[in-house]
Amino acid sequence: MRIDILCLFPEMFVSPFSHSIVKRAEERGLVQVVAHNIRDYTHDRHGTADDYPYGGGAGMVLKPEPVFEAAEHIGQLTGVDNIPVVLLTPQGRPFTQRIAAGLSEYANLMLICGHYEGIDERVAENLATDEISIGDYVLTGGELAAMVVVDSVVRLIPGVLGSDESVTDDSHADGLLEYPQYTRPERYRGWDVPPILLSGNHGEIAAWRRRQSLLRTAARRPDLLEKATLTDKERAWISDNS
Ligand code: J9Q
Repeated sequence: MRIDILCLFPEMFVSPFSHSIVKRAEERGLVQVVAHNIRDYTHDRHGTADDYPYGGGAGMVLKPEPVFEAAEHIGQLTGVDNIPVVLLTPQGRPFTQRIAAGLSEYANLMLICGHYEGIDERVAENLATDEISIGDYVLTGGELAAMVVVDSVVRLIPGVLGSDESVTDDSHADGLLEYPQYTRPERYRGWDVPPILLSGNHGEIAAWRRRQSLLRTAARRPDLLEKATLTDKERAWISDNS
């Protein structure tokens, strides 16, 4: 997969992508991530990427021309069209594991990071195929949101994860929160690892973990519980225990 990122601060991607799983995926030839500077596609000598909002108001708006021209230039470089062009914006649909899985199926992906107070709506209307938000909080720009999307998509590409980092056991993979994990020492500052985990009884351990997942999902993320696939018995059990 090739991922092209259009942004105003491409340097922001250097360190994260040279330490994470993305680095390993690139080394294995499974993915190529290229961050482009939208400012390189401006025409005036000051490299003006933003301008005042029509209708007035505070802040600046990212101009459409350099964004369209960057996307078109990169599209020609990669020789592909009909690829997902994702605009990272607080107005987008909430990002989920399902969306990440969908994006991981493509050979190419383009991400557009807005900055300033916003981006000209014609980018959303006529260039982006999708608008995504990573959550309801204010960021300085779309770069951090793009990093989140890249990380979650890249780790779903076949061959990126090692065999002991399987995808299916992760939180959210089955719609429930993960059960609590422990490692050595068995007792730390008087706090003991749940004895069941030391019992060697794999059936009991699996059942305990399942119950823990159900209980903490009910307590912390009841919204997830509604969509998760549970047996009638499990739903009744949760009602009895919370
Ligand atoms: C571009 N806050 O926030 C949440 N997901 C994306 C964003 C975002 C932001 C500012 C600029 C994206």
